[in-house]
Amino acid sequence: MGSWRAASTACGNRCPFRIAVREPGRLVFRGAKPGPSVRKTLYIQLLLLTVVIGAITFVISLVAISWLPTVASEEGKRIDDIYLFTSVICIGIFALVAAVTVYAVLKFRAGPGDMEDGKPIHGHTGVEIFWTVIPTILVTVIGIWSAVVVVQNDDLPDDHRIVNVEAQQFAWSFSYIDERDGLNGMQVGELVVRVNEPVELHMRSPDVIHAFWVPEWRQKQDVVPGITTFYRITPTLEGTFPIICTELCGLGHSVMRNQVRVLSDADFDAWVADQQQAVDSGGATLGQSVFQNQGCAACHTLSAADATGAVGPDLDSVLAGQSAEEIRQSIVDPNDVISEGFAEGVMPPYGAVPEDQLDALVEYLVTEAGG
Ligand code: HEC
Ligand SMILES: [Cu+2]
Repeated sequence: MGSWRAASTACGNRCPFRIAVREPGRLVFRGAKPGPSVRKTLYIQLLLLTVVIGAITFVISLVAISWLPTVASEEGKRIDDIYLFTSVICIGIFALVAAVTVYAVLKFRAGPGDMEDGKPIHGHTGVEIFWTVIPTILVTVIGIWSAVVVVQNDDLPDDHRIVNVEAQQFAWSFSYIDERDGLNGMQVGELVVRVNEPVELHMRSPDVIHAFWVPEWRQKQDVVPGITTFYRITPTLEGTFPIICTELCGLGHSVMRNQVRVLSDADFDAWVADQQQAVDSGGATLGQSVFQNQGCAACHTLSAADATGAVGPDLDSVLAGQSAEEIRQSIVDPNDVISEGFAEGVMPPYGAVPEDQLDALVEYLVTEAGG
């Protein structure tokens, strides 16, 4: 009882902690001495608790565990900076709220058998100004900073590369229209880019909404039927990273994955040379590189291409005796005739593959497995 009187006179009517003060005589104000020192002790204890909780949360969320995949683009770095800033703010607010909660639970616990409600309290102008002004400033800073980063991330130098991306249930394909290296129209089944070279993806979808996401690049963009959307990126790290569709786009959504290979200057040039050579030589070489480029090997077995995929029929055996027209039809419109024992809608249609590449692919399959 004495404790309560002391506490309540110590901070008067504006005591911010009266929220936990109960009826006179019921207050349990353990640990704190009565008198003017109560409030000070309370603040110091709260501060210590905030620091401890904040430090633990900081270590878990930002130091000990790396929650995000390594950042691999310039744009991603800018995004991560905001993310870090926002996380630090969140940790601070969390620590403060958790400290007050823990403190209240420990210090102002109801006595045994006490079923009464706490005393109603009225506002505290100082605290209210504090928790309005500070968040307003923080949110404004985050908002302005984000807007600046969005603008920066959307701004590519003029000499960027362009790759056309087609997203369709349930596959990605990429075609190069860069005149600098003569890759015009070359369609490939995985994205290949040069490290530190800005790229703009022009993305289209013939069916439903998909979304292009490379976790290491951080940026994400919807691919919407009827319009072209743009994705701008400057990869900073060599390596192979996953491409994931993040828009629930149908039954095969979870398998709508691909990869991007970020190559060094020399490796990229070599890759370009390979593609050009395949196009120039035509015939079986082109056919085989189209087979590989389009990702057929992931699902089909074909010994000529060292492919061992098992999602679709074994092309070594099923194509025997099939004509070029039949094989072509199976590739362009796979759901027209479904091979026995296999599901419809698994193999994506390849109608968008440029004609000469499709011809070479069919010719290659006829020679290697059909006829
Ligand atoms: C995501 C897996 C997947 C990919 C990628 C894929 N296919 Fe298929 N393919 C299948 C499945 C499953 C079937 C059987 C169902 C059907 O007929 O649609 C099939 C059927 C076929 C058939 C018909 C086989 C028969 O029984 O006559 C041919 C030919 C074929 N695929 C060629 C290709 C070629 C060429 C590519 C690359 C351009 C390719 N597929 C890419 C899964 C795939
Ligand atoms: Cu999708």
